[in-house]
Amino acid sequence: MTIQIIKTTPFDDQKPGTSGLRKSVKQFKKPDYLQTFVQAIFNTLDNIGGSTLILGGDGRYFNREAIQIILRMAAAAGFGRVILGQGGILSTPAASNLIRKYQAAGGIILSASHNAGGPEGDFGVKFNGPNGGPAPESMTEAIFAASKQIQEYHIAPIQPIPVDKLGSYELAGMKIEVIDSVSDYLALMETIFDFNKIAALLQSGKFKMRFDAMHAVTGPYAHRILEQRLGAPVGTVIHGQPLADFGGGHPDPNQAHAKELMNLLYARNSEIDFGAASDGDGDRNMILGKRFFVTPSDSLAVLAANATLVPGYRNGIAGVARSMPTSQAPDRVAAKLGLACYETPTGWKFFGNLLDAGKITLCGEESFGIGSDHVREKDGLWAVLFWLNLLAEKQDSVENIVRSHWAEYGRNYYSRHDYEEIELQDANVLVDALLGQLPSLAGKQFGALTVDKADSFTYTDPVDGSVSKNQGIRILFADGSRIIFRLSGTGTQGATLRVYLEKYEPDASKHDQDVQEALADLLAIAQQVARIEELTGREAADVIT
Ligand code: VG1
Ligand code: CO
Repeated sequence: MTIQIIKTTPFDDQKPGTSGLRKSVKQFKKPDYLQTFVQAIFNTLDNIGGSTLILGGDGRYFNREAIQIILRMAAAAGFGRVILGQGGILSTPAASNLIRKYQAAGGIILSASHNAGGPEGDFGVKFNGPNGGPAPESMTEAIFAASKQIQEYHIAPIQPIPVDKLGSYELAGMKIEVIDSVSDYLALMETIFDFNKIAALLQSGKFKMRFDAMHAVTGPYAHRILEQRLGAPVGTVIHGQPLADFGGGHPDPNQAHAKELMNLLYARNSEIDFGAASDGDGDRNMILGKRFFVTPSDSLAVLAANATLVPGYRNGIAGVARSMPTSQAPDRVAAKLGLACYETPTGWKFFGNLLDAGKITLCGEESFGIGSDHVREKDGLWAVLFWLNLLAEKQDSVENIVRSHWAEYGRNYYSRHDYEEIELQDANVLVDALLGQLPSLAGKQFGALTVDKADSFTYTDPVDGSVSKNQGIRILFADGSRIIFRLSGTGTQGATLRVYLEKYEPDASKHDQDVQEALADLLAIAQQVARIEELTGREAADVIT
Protein backbone atom coordinates (compact mmCIF):
# COMPACT_ATOMS: atom_id res chain seq x y z
CA MET A 1 0.00 0.00 0.00
CA THR A 2 1.41 3.40 -0.85
CA ILE A 3 2.04 5.86 1.92
CA GLN A 4 0.73 9.35 1.25
CA ILE A 5 3.04 12.29 1.73
CA ILE A 6 1.02 15.37 2.58
CA LYS A 7 2.62 18.80 2.30
CA THR A 8 1.88 21.10 5.20
CA THR A 9 2.98 24.33 6.86
CA PRO A 10 4.08 24.31 10.49
CA PHE A 11 2.14 25.74 13.43
CA ASP A 12 3.97 27.88 15.97
CA ASP A 13 2.02 26.93 19.11
CA GLN A 14 2.76 23.23 19.58
CA LYS A 15 4.89 23.60 22.68
CA PRO A 16 4.04 20.84 25.16
CA GLY A 17 3.16 22.13 28.65
CA THR A 18 3.31 20.49 32.09
CA SER A 19 1.75 17.36 30.62
CA GLY A 20 1.69 17.13 26.82
CA LEU A 21 0.15 19.41 24.23
CA ARG A 22 -3.22 20.73 25.38
CA LYS A 23 -5.44 22.87 23.20
CA SER A 24 -9.10 23.43 22.55
CA VAL A 25 -10.82 20.80 20.45
CA LYS A 26 -11.37 23.57 17.88
CA GLN A 27 -7.63 24.06 17.58
CA PHE A 28 -6.95 20.34 17.32
CA LYS A 29 -9.55 20.02 14.59
CA LYS A 30 -7.83 22.57 12.37
CA PRO A 31 -6.65 20.85 9.20
CA ASP A 32 -3.38 18.97 9.80
CA TYR A 33 -2.96 20.29 13.37
CA LEU A 34 -2.97 16.87 15.06
CA GLN A 35 -1.03 15.35 12.17
CA THR A 36 1.74 17.96 12.45
CA PHE A 37 2.24 17.32 16.15
CA VAL A 38 2.21 13.53 15.76
CA GLN A 39 4.70 13.76 12.91
CA ALA A 40 6.89 15.99 15.11
CA ILE A 41 6.87 13.26 17.79
CA PHE A 42 7.76 10.57 15.27
CA ASN A 43 10.51 12.73 13.74
CA THR A 44 12.26 12.98 17.11
CA LEU A 45 12.25 9.19 17.72
CA ASP A 46 15.13 6.97 16.65
CA ASN A 47 14.66 3.36 15.63
CA ILE A 48 10.92 3.30 15.06
CA GLY A 49 11.28 0.52 12.48
CA GLY A 50 9.39 -2.56 13.64
CA SER A 51 8.89 -1.31 17.21
CA THR A 52 5.72 -1.26 19.30
CA LEU A 53 3.58 1.80 20.11
CA ILE A 54 0.92 1.87 22.84
CA LEU A 55 -2.13 3.96 21.99
CA GLY A 56 -5.26 5.01 23.86
CA GLY A 57 -7.03 7.91 25.45
CA ASP A 58 -9.51 9.03 28.07
CA GLY A 59 -12.47 8.71 25.69
CA ARG A 60 -13.13 12.41 25.38
CA TYR A 61 -14.61 14.04 22.29
CA PHE A 62 -12.31 13.65 19.23
CA ASN A 63 -10.60 10.56 20.77
CA ARG A 64 -11.94 8.19 18.15
CA GLU A 65 -11.09 10.30 15.12
CA ALA A 66 -7.62 11.02 16.49
CA ILE A 67 -6.97 7.31 17.02
CA GLN A 68 -7.74 6.45 13.40
CA ILE A 69 -5.42 9.22 12.23
CA ILE A 70 -2.58 8.18 14.54
CA LEU A 71 -2.91 4.51 13.54
CA ARG A 72 -2.47 5.50 9.88
CA MET A 73 0.50 7.71 10.72
CA ALA A 74 2.12 5.03 12.89
CA ALA A 75 1.86 2.60 9.98
CA ALA A 76 3.44 5.18 7.68
CA ALA A 77 6.23 5.82 10.19
CA GLY A 78 7.16 2.14 10.19
CA PHE A 79 6.01 0.89 13.60
CA GLY A 80 5.71 -2.88 13.60
CA ARG A 81 2.80 -3.00 15.99
CA VAL A 82 0.33 -0.78 17.83
CA ILE A 83 -1.32 -2.06 20.99
CA LEU A 84 -4.60 -0.21 21.35
CA GLY A 85 -7.03 -0.14 24.26
CA GLN A 86 -10.51 -1.36 23.28
CA GLY A 87 -12.70 1.47 22.08
CA GLY A 88 -9.62 3.69 22.16
CA ILE A 89 -9.74 3.68 25.97
CA LEU A 90 -6.64 3.57 28.17
CA SER A 91 -6.07 5.36 31.43
CA THR A 92 -2.72 7.13 31.69
CA PRO A 93 -1.31 4.70 34.29
CA ALA A 94 -2.63 1.70 32.33
CA ALA A 95 -0.84 3.00 29.22
CA SER A 96 2.34 3.48 31.23
CA ASN A 97 2.10 -0.13 32.40
CA LEU A 98 1.57 -1.44 28.86
CA ILE A 99 4.62 0.43 27.55
CA ARG A 100 6.76 -1.26 30.19
CA LYS A 101 5.14 -4.67 29.98
CA TYR A 102 5.34 -4.97 26.19
CA GLN A 103 8.68 -3.18 25.88
CA ALA A 104 7.22 -0.60 23.57
CA ALA A 105 9.20 2.27 22.08
CA GLY A 106 6.65 4.53 23.72
CA GLY A 107 3.02 5.46 23.90
CA ILE A 108 0.65 8.17 22.83
CA ILE A 109 -2.06 9.05 25.34
CA LEU A 110 -4.91 11.24 24.16
CA SER A 111 -6.12 13.32 27.06
CA ALA A 112 -6.46 16.79 28.44
CA SER A 113 -6.75 15.18 31.86
CA HIS A 114 -8.94 17.25 34.20
CA ASN A 115 -9.83 19.88 31.58
CA ALA A 116 -13.44 19.87 30.38
CA GLY A 117 -14.20 17.97 27.17
CA GLY A 118 -16.72 18.06 24.34
CA PRO A 119 -16.76 20.16 21.16
CA GLU A 120 -16.24 23.34 23.23
CA GLY A 121 -13.72 21.71 25.57
CA ASP A 122 -10.11 20.64 25.37
CA PHE A 123 -8.12 17.84 23.81
CA GLY A 124 -4.55 16.76 24.40
CA VAL A 125 -1.72 14.54 23.24
CA LYS A 126 1.00 13.18 25.51
CA PHE A 127 4.01 11.14 24.49
CA ASN A 128 5.58 8.70 26.94
CA GLY A 129 8.95 7.06 26.38
CA PRO A 130 10.15 3.48 26.76
CA ASN A 131 10.33 3.71 30.58
CA GLY A 132 6.57 4.39 30.52
CA GLY A 133 6.95 7.96 31.73
CA PRO A 134 6.18 11.37 30.23
CA ALA A 135 8.81 12.56 27.77
CA PRO A 136 11.50 14.49 29.64
CA GLU A 137 12.01 18.20 28.97
CA SER A 138 14.84 17.58 26.50
CA MET A 139 12.45 15.56 24.39
CA THR A 140 9.44 17.87 24.63
CA GLU A 141 11.74 20.68 23.50
CA ALA A 142 12.93 18.57 20.57
CA ILE A 143 9.30 17.82 19.64
CA PHE A 144 8.46 21.52 19.73
CA ALA A 145 11.49 22.34 17.57
CA ALA A 146 10.50 19.63 15.09
CA SER A 147 6.90 20.89 14.97
CA LYS A 148 8.10 24.30 13.82
CA GLN A 149 9.93 22.79 10.88
CA ILE A 150 7.43 20.28 9.59
CA GLN A 151 6.97 20.51 5.85
CA GLU A 152 5.12 17.26 5.33
CA TYR A 153 3.59 14.34 7.16
CA HIS A 154 3.28 10.72 6.20
CA ILE A 155 0.04 8.78 6.45
CA ALA A 156 -1.36 5.47 5.23
CA PRO A 157 -4.59 5.61 3.22
CA ILE A 158 -7.89 5.48 5.10
CA GLN A 159 -8.79 2.03 6.35
CA PRO A 160 -11.04 2.26 9.41
CA ILE A 161 -10.02 -0.17 12.17
CA PRO A 162 -12.88 -1.63 14.27
CA VAL A 163 -11.43 -0.42 17.57
CA ASP A 164 -14.36 -1.70 19.63
CA LYS A 165 -13.69 -5.34 18.75
CA LEU A 166 -10.88 -7.22 20.45
CA GLY A 167 -8.55 -8.80 17.94
CA SER A 168 -5.64 -8.36 15.56
CA TYR A 169 -5.78 -6.24 12.46
CA GLU A 170 -3.37 -5.10 9.79
CA LEU A 171 -2.84 -1.66 8.35
CA ALA A 172 -0.30 -1.00 5.61
CA GLY A 173 1.96 -3.80 6.90
CA MET A 174 1.60 -2.80 10.59
CA LYS A 175 -0.07 -5.06 13.13
CA ILE A 176 -2.77 -3.60 15.39
CA GLU A 177 -3.79 -5.47 18.51
CA VAL A 178 -6.98 -4.25 20.15
CA ILE A 179 -6.72 -5.41 23.76
CA ASP A 180 -8.90 -5.30 26.84
CA SER A 181 -8.14 -1.93 28.47
CA VAL A 182 -8.33 -3.21 32.05
CA SER A 183 -6.82 -6.75 32.24
CA ASP A 184 -3.10 -5.91 32.32
CA TYR A 185 -3.68 -3.10 34.80
CA LEU A 186 -5.76 -5.31 37.09
CA ALA A 187 -3.04 -7.99 36.96
CA LEU A 188 -0.46 -5.39 38.02
CA MET A 189 -2.60 -4.22 40.94
CA GLU A 190 -2.92 -7.83 42.11
CA THR A 191 0.86 -8.04 42.41
CA ILE A 192 0.95 -5.00 44.74
CA PHE A 193 -2.06 -5.16 47.06
CA ASP A 194 -3.63 -7.73 49.34
CA PHE A 195 -6.78 -8.33 47.31
CA ASN A 196 -8.12 -10.89 49.78
CA LYS A 197 -8.02 -8.45 52.68
CA ILE A 198 -9.51 -5.63 50.62
CA ALA A 199 -12.26 -7.94 49.35
CA ALA A 200 -13.09 -9.01 52.90
CA LEU A 201 -13.41 -5.36 53.94
CA LEU A 202 -15.58 -4.41 50.95
CA GLN A 203 -17.82 -7.43 51.41
CA SER A 204 -18.09 -7.17 55.21
CA GLY A 205 -21.27 -5.13 55.08
CA LYS A 206 -19.73 -2.89 57.75
CA PHE A 207 -17.81 -0.67 55.38
CA LYS A 208 -19.30 1.43 52.61
CA MET A 209 -17.44 3.25 49.90
CA ARG A 210 -18.23 5.30 46.81
CA PHE A 211 -15.87 5.79 43.91
CA ASP A 212 -16.70 8.68 41.58
CA ALA A 213 -15.31 8.04 38.09
CA MET A 214 -16.69 11.43 36.99
CA HIS A 215 -17.84 9.95 33.65
CA ALA A 216 -14.20 9.67 32.67
CA VAL A 217 -11.76 6.89 31.93
CA THR A 218 -11.66 5.10 35.29
CA GLY A 219 -15.29 3.92 35.04
CA PRO A 220 -14.48 0.60 33.34
CA TYR A 221 -11.44 0.08 35.58
CA ALA A 222 -13.33 0.77 38.80
CA HIS A 223 -16.34 -1.39 37.87
CA ARG A 224 -14.06 -4.31 37.04
CA ILE A 225 -11.64 -3.98 39.95
CA LEU A 226 -13.80 -2.73 42.82
CA GLU A 227 -17.15 -4.29 42.03
CA GLN A 228 -16.44 -7.39 39.96
CA ARG A 229 -13.03 -8.53 41.24
CA LEU A 230 -13.17 -7.30 44.84
CA GLY A 231 -16.91 -7.77 45.30
CA ALA A 232 -17.92 -4.30 46.44
CA PRO A 233 -21.71 -3.94 46.06
CA VAL A 234 -22.95 -2.78 42.67
CA GLY A 235 -23.49 0.97 42.95
CA THR A 236 -20.17 1.51 44.69
CA VAL A 237 -18.93 3.15 41.48
CA ILE A 238 -20.84 6.26 40.49
CA HIS A 239 -20.67 8.13 37.16
CA GLY A 240 -18.94 5.01 35.85
CA GLN A 241 -19.73 5.37 32.18
CA PRO A 242 -17.10 7.28 30.18
CA LEU A 243 -18.79 10.08 28.21
CA ALA A 244 -17.22 12.17 25.47
CA ASP A 245 -18.04 15.36 27.41
CA PHE A 246 -17.79 13.88 30.93
CA GLY A 247 -21.45 14.68 31.40
CA GLY A 248 -20.64 18.37 31.06
CA GLY A 249 -18.44 18.51 34.16
CA HIS A 250 -14.79 19.09 34.91
CA PRO A 251 -13.38 15.62 35.53
CA ASP A 252 -11.18 16.99 38.29
CA PRO A 253 -11.31 15.10 41.59
CA ASN A 254 -11.29 17.91 44.13
CA GLN A 255 -13.72 19.41 46.61
CA ALA A 256 -14.93 21.95 44.05
CA HIS A 257 -15.62 19.64 41.11
CA ALA A 258 -16.54 16.33 42.77
CA LYS A 259 -19.51 18.02 44.45
CA GLU A 260 -21.85 15.05 44.44
CA LEU A 261 -19.29 12.80 46.14
CA MET A 262 -18.50 15.52 48.66
CA ASN A 263 -22.18 15.81 49.50
CA LEU A 264 -22.49 12.05 49.98
CA LEU A 265 -19.56 11.94 52.39
CA TYR A 266 -20.37 15.16 54.23
CA ALA A 267 -24.09 14.52 54.75
CA ARG A 268 -24.99 14.77 58.42
CA ASN A 269 -26.18 11.15 58.56
CA SER A 270 -23.76 9.81 55.92
CA GLU A 271 -23.33 6.05 55.94
CA ILE A 272 -20.34 6.14 53.62
CA ASP A 273 -16.98 5.47 55.27
CA PHE A 274 -14.69 6.06 52.35
CA GLY A 275 -14.97 8.18 49.21
CA ALA A 276 -12.63 8.49 46.28
CA ALA A 277 -12.61 10.02 42.83
CA SER A 278 -10.35 10.15 39.81
CA ASP A 279 -9.82 12.51 36.89
CA GLY A 280 -10.26 12.45 33.11
CA ASP A 281 -7.32 10.17 32.37
CA GLY A 282 -7.24 8.27 35.66
CA ASP A 283 -3.96 9.49 37.10
CA ARG A 284 -5.35 11.74 39.87
CA ASN A 285 -7.17 10.75 43.03
CA MET A 286 -9.09 12.37 45.84
CA ILE A 287 -9.43 10.54 49.16
CA LEU A 288 -12.26 11.26 51.61
CA GLY A 289 -13.24 9.79 54.92
CA LYS A 290 -16.61 10.41 56.52
CA ARG A 291 -16.84 14.21 56.70
CA PHE A 292 -13.10 14.31 56.29
CA PHE A 293 -10.89 15.45 53.41
CA VAL A 294 -7.33 14.15 53.03
CA THR A 295 -5.02 16.64 51.34
CA PRO A 296 -2.95 14.93 48.65
CA SER A 297 0.23 16.03 50.42
CA ASP A 298 -0.93 14.35 53.64
CA SER A 299 -2.03 11.32 51.65
CA LEU A 300 1.48 10.87 50.26
CA ALA A 301 2.93 11.24 53.75
CA VAL A 302 0.52 8.68 55.25
CA LEU A 303 1.18 6.16 52.47
CA ALA A 304 4.94 6.58 52.90
CA ALA A 305 4.71 6.14 56.67
CA ASN A 306 2.60 2.98 56.33
CA ALA A 307 3.97 1.49 53.11
CA THR A 308 5.26 -1.70 54.69
CA LEU A 309 1.67 -2.73 55.50
CA VAL A 310 1.13 -3.27 51.77
CA PRO A 311 2.58 -6.45 50.20
CA GLY A 312 4.20 -4.62 47.27
CA TYR A 313 6.20 -2.41 49.63
CA ARG A 314 6.68 -4.88 52.49
CA ASN A 315 10.46 -4.65 52.29
CA GLY A 316 10.44 -0.88 52.70
CA ILE A 317 10.72 2.01 50.28
CA ALA A 318 13.89 3.44 48.76
CA GLY A 319 12.97 7.10 49.15
CA VAL A 320 10.26 9.64 48.42
CA ALA A 321 9.91 12.66 46.17
CA ARG A 322 7.40 15.47 46.00
CA SER A 323 6.93 18.38 43.65
CA MET A 324 8.15 21.67 45.04
CA PRO A 325 4.71 23.20 45.77
CA THR A 326 3.55 20.01 47.56
CA SER A 327 3.55 20.37 51.34
CA GLN A 328 6.53 19.21 53.34
CA ALA A 329 4.52 16.56 55.21
CA PRO A 330 6.29 13.74 53.29
CA ASP A 331 9.69 15.21 54.23
CA ARG A 332 8.93 14.64 57.91
CA VAL A 333 8.15 10.98 57.29
CA ALA A 334 11.31 10.55 55.23
CA ALA A 335 13.39 12.18 57.97
CA LYS A 336 11.97 9.90 60.64
CA LEU A 337 12.40 6.75 58.54
CA GLY A 338 15.88 7.78 57.43
CA LEU A 339 14.88 7.97 53.76
CA ALA A 340 16.06 10.29 51.02
CA CYS A 341 13.51 12.96 50.04
CA TYR A 342 13.70 14.83 46.74
CA GLU A 343 12.01 18.07 45.70
CA THR A 344 11.25 18.29 41.98
CA PRO A 345 9.50 20.83 39.75
CA THR A 346 5.79 20.41 39.04
CA GLY A 347 4.94 17.66 36.55
CA TRP A 348 5.44 13.91 36.57
CA LYS A 349 8.22 13.95 34.00
CA PHE A 350 10.66 15.00 36.73
CA PHE A 351 10.09 11.84 38.78
CA GLY A 352 11.07 9.48 35.95
CA ASN A 353 14.84 9.57 36.43
CA LEU A 354 14.57 9.18 40.21
CA LEU A 355 12.28 6.16 39.80
CA ASP A 356 14.42 4.60 37.05
CA ALA A 357 17.55 5.01 39.18
CA GLY A 358 15.87 3.34 42.15
CA LYS A 359 16.33 6.45 44.31
CA ILE A 360 12.65 6.64 45.21
CA THR A 361 9.68 4.31 45.46
CA LEU A 362 6.82 6.74 46.21
CA CYS A 363 6.25 10.21 44.86
CA GLY A 364 3.49 12.73 44.49
CA GLU A 365 2.10 16.17 43.92
CA GLU A 366 -0.31 18.42 45.78
CA SER A 367 -2.52 18.37 42.68
CA PHE A 368 -4.14 15.07 43.65
CA GLY A 369 -1.45 12.91 42.06
CA ILE A 370 0.43 10.13 43.81
CA GLY A 371 2.28 7.15 42.43
CA SER A 372 5.09 4.67 42.83
CA ASP A 373 7.69 2.75 40.88
CA HIS A 374 5.04 0.29 39.60
CA VAL A 375 4.53 2.59 36.57
CA ARG A 376 5.97 5.96 35.53
CA GLU A 377 2.81 8.03 35.93
CA LYS A 378 0.72 9.03 38.87
CA ASP A 379 -2.03 6.52 39.40
CA GLY A 380 -5.50 7.29 40.75
CA LEU A 381 -6.93 3.79 41.32
CA TRP A 382 -3.61 2.56 42.71
CA ALA A 383 -3.87 5.28 45.39
CA VAL A 384 -7.44 4.22 46.16
CA LEU A 385 -6.40 0.56 46.49
CA PHE A 386 -3.47 1.61 48.67
CA TRP A 387 -5.86 3.38 51.04
CA LEU A 388 -8.24 0.41 51.01
CA ASN A 389 -5.35 -1.91 51.84
CA LEU A 390 -4.38 0.35 54.76
CA LEU A 391 -7.96 0.57 56.00
CA ALA A 392 -8.26 -3.23 55.83
CA GLU A 393 -5.01 -3.66 57.76
CA LYS A 394 -5.64 -1.01 60.39
CA GLN A 395 -9.39 -1.56 60.77
CA ASP A 396 -9.65 2.12 61.56
CA SER A 397 -11.26 5.15 59.93
CA VAL A 398 -9.59 7.49 57.43
CA GLU A 399 -9.95 10.35 59.89
CA ASN A 400 -8.30 8.45 62.75
CA ILE A 401 -5.44 7.34 60.56
CA VAL A 402 -4.72 10.91 59.44
CA ARG A 403 -5.19 12.41 62.90
CA SER A 404 -2.77 9.96 64.47
CA HIS A 405 -0.34 10.75 61.66
CA TRP A 406 -0.57 14.45 62.58
CA ALA A 407 -0.13 13.64 66.26
CA GLU A 408 3.10 11.85 65.43
CA TYR A 409 4.55 14.15 62.76
CA GLY A 410 2.75 17.45 63.20
CA ARG A 411 0.26 18.93 60.75
CA ASN A 412 1.15 20.83 57.59
CA TYR A 413 -1.84 23.10 56.98
CA TYR A 414 -2.04 23.41 53.23
CA SER A 415 -4.18 24.96 50.51
CA ARG A 416 -3.93 26.00 46.88
CA HIS A 417 -5.73 29.07 45.52
CA ASP A 418 -6.22 29.22 41.75
CA TYR A 419 -7.00 32.43 39.90
CA GLU A 420 -8.22 31.09 36.58
CA GLU A 421 -8.30 32.60 33.11
CA ILE A 422 -6.65 35.87 33.99
CA GLU A 423 -5.21 37.93 31.16
CA LEU A 424 -1.89 36.53 30.00
CA GLN A 425 -0.36 39.98 30.04
CA ASP A 426 -1.54 40.67 33.61
CA ALA A 427 -0.08 37.36 34.72
CA ASN A 428 3.28 38.16 33.19
CA VAL A 429 3.37 41.61 34.77
CA LEU A 430 2.58 40.04 38.15
CA VAL A 431 5.30 37.42 37.82
CA ASP A 432 7.89 39.97 36.66
CA ALA A 433 7.02 42.27 39.56
CA LEU A 434 7.40 39.37 41.98
CA LEU A 435 10.74 38.37 40.51
CA GLY A 436 11.90 41.96 40.84
CA GLN A 437 11.08 41.97 44.54
CA LEU A 438 12.82 38.72 45.40
CA PRO A 439 16.23 40.16 46.31
CA SER A 440 14.66 42.55 48.81
CA LEU A 441 12.35 40.07 50.54
CA ALA A 442 14.83 38.10 52.64
CA GLY A 443 14.79 39.26 56.25
CA LYS A 444 11.53 41.15 55.78
CA GLN A 445 8.98 40.92 58.58
CA PHE A 446 5.24 40.29 57.96
CA GLY A 447 3.47 40.30 61.31
CA ALA A 448 4.86 37.37 63.25
CA LEU A 449 6.49 35.89 60.15
CA THR A 450 10.00 36.59 58.89
CA VAL A 451 11.11 35.78 55.37
CA ASP A 452 14.09 33.47 55.44
CA LYS A 453 14.64 33.21 51.71
CA ALA A 454 12.86 34.16 48.48
CA ASP A 455 13.83 32.76 45.10
CA SER A 456 12.79 31.32 41.77
CA PHE A 457 13.07 27.54 42.00
CA THR A 458 15.78 25.86 39.94
CA TYR A 459 16.05 22.07 39.81
CA THR A 460 19.15 20.11 39.00
CA ASP A 461 18.30 16.51 38.21
CA PRO A 462 20.48 14.37 40.49
CA VAL A 463 20.61 11.60 37.90
CA ASP A 464 21.47 13.29 34.61
CA GLY A 465 22.47 16.74 35.83
CA SER A 466 19.96 18.56 33.61
CA VAL A 467 18.88 21.96 34.93
CA SER A 468 15.31 23.32 34.88
CA LYS A 469 14.96 26.98 35.75
CA ASN A 470 12.01 29.19 36.69
CA GLN A 471 9.91 26.42 38.20
CA GLY A 472 7.99 28.62 40.62
CA ILE A 473 8.54 31.58 42.93
CA ARG A 474 9.08 30.68 46.57
CA ILE A 475 8.80 32.79 49.70
CA LEU A 476 10.17 30.69 52.53
CA PHE A 477 9.62 31.81 56.12
CA ALA A 478 11.83 31.17 59.11
CA ASP A 479 9.19 28.99 60.82
CA GLY A 480 8.92 26.66 57.79
CA SER A 481 5.80 28.30 56.33
CA ARG A 482 5.83 28.80 52.58
CA ILE A 483 4.08 30.77 49.87
CA ILE A 484 4.63 29.58 46.29
CA PHE A 485 3.48 31.26 43.08
CA ARG A 486 3.32 29.48 39.72
CA LEU A 487 1.59 29.90 36.42
CA SER A 488 -0.22 26.78 35.23
CA GLY A 489 1.17 24.91 32.25
CA THR A 490 -1.98 22.94 31.46
CA GLY A 491 -4.60 25.61 30.80
CA THR A 492 -5.80 26.63 27.36
CA GLN A 493 -7.43 30.02 28.08
CA GLY A 494 -5.41 32.98 29.32
CA ALA A 495 -3.28 32.22 32.36
CA THR A 496 -3.99 30.54 35.68
CA LEU A 497 -2.13 31.80 38.72
CA ARG A 498 -1.63 29.18 41.40
CA VAL A 499 -0.86 30.31 44.94
CA TYR A 500 0.22 27.52 47.28
CA LEU A 501 0.09 28.14 51.05
CA GLU A 502 1.64 26.01 53.76
CA LYS A 503 2.06 26.35 57.50
CA TYR A 504 3.48 23.75 59.88
CA GLU A 505 1.83 23.16 63.26
CA PRO A 506 3.62 20.73 65.59
CA ASP A 507 1.22 21.24 68.53
CA ALA A 508 -1.46 18.51 68.50
CA SER A 509 -3.84 20.72 70.48
CA LYS A 510 -3.93 23.04 67.45
CA HIS A 511 -4.70 20.44 64.78
CA ASP A 512 -8.41 21.24 64.67
CA GLN A 513 -8.36 24.64 63.04
CA ASP A 514 -10.20 25.44 59.86
CA VAL A 515 -7.62 25.21 57.06
CA GLN A 516 -8.41 28.58 55.49
CA GLU A 517 -8.39 30.29 58.88
CA ALA A 518 -5.06 28.70 59.73
CA LEU A 519 -3.64 30.02 56.47
CA ALA A 520 -5.37 33.42 56.44
CA ASP A 521 -2.27 35.39 57.40
CA LEU A 522 -0.24 33.72 54.66
CA LEU A 523 -2.95 34.41 52.08
CA ALA A 524 -2.99 38.06 53.07
CA ILE A 525 0.78 38.26 52.64
CA ALA A 526 0.56 36.52 49.25
CA GLN A 527 -2.10 38.92 48.02
CA GLN A 528 -0.15 41.91 49.26
CA VAL A 529 3.28 40.92 47.95
CA ALA A 530 2.01 39.84 44.54
CA ARG A 531 -0.54 42.71 44.33
CA ILE A 532 -3.01 40.17 43.00
CA GLU A 533 -6.12 42.33 43.09
CA GLU A 534 -4.39 45.42 41.73
CA LEU A 535 -2.78 43.57 38.82
CA THR A 536 -5.50 41.04 37.93
CA GLY A 537 -8.68 42.62 39.21
CA ARG A 538 -9.39 39.48 41.24
CA GLU A 539 -10.38 39.81 44.84
CA ALA A 540 -10.35 36.08 45.53
CA ALA A 541 -9.44 32.77 43.91
CA ASP A 542 -11.87 30.91 41.65
CA VAL A 543 -10.97 27.45 42.89
CA ILE A 544 -9.63 26.62 46.34
CA THR A 545 -8.39 23.13 47.06
C1 VG1 B 1 -1.18 20.60 36.81
C2 VG1 B 1 -0.73 20.25 38.21
C3 VG1 B 1 0.52 19.39 38.15
C4 VG1 B 1 0.23 18.15 37.29
C5 VG1 B 1 -0.28 18.56 35.94
C6 VG1 B 1 -0.69 17.38 35.10
O1 VG1 B 1 -0.16 21.34 36.16
O2 VG1 B 1 -0.50 21.41 38.97
O3 VG1 B 1 0.90 19.04 39.46
O4 VG1 B 1 1.39 17.37 37.15
O5 VG1 B 1 -1.42 19.42 36.08
O6 VG1 B 1 -1.65 16.61 35.73
P1 VG1 B 1 -0.16 22.96 36.06
O7 VG1 B 1 1.03 23.29 35.22
O8 VG1 B 1 -1.47 23.34 35.45
O9 VG1 B 1 -0.06 23.45 37.46
V1 VG1 B 1 -2.77 15.77 34.78
O10 VG1 B 1 -3.77 14.83 35.77
O11 VG1 B 1 -3.45 16.97 34.01
O12 VG1 B 1 -1.77 14.82 33.80
CO1 CO C 1 -4.77 13.52 34.78
